[in-house]
Amino acid sequence: IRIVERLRHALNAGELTVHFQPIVELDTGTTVAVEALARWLPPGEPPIGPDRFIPAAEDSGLIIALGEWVLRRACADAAPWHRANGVTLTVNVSPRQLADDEFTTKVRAALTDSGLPPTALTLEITEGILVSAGHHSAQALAHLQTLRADGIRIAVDDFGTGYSSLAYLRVLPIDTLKIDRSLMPADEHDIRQLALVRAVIDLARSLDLTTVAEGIETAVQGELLHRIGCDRGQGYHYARPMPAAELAAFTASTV
Ligand code: G
Ligand code: G
Ligand code: MN
Ligand code: NA
Repeated sequence: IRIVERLRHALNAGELTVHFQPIVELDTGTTVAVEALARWLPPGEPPIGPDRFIPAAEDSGLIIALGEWVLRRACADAAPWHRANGVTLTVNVSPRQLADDEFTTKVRAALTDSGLPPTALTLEITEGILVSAGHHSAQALAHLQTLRADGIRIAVDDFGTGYSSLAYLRVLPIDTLKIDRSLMPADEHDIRQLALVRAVIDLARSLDLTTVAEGIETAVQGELLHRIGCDRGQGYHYARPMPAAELAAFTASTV
């Protein structure tokens, strides 16, 4: 049967879960935020990756229900971590969700029901949001502006992979740039790539945006990014995405 039908069933059957990947402050190594990442664990089968089921969910519109479920689950998990040590939560949002009239209402309900304050939530959007939302792009922008007025933060995910990136920086109400891992220099000899990330970081700083480097896999990469002024890092060098129960122990050990 089609993956979408299986996914719809999986969502109702409780086969989906949310894992969390730490985001560390490069100055201190402290975990300051966690990114929620959807996982599908069909019983008795290998996990199905989000790179397979998220596109299917987007095409079918199921992403609206799935995204709401992830948001509610992640807020509920993160609320006690936030109370314990100030860790904030970041959640991926797809263009289809932002074209939904009820998006602002759903986000507010997830916060109220979990007790997570709006300032502890970041929504990760991709640069293409205004294009992909098509004739709903005014609606998408309105949701983002309303939620930001509530205190919610907005991050641009995968920065550096899209097109017209600079135009989006002008239009979108954003707080954070997440630099795509394809821009990560291999090491200190990777001069061109290093120049490129440095330019992105300088740009972000001049716009008062927080920078997060994605895909840090080695200590050398973490040090390089820190040296060129990047605020935060995320990647296998620090931690892989992990279940909620492990994350609680991880943050307790690194704060
Ligand atoms: O977790 P992993 O690196 O395998 O994720 C692969 C892709 O799936 C990433 O681009 C990530 O942003 C996306 N993804 C993971 N969870 C969610 C989710 O809950 N909602 C949306 N829209 N995308 C997600
Ligand atoms: O598109 P987005 O940035 O949301 O995707 C996050 C994805 O990146 C997750 O699926 C996560 O598993 C993956 N990821 C996180 N850290 C690393 C890393 O250090 N290296 C690689 N190759 N992938 C990573
Ligand atoms: Mn992301
Ligand atoms: Na990314």
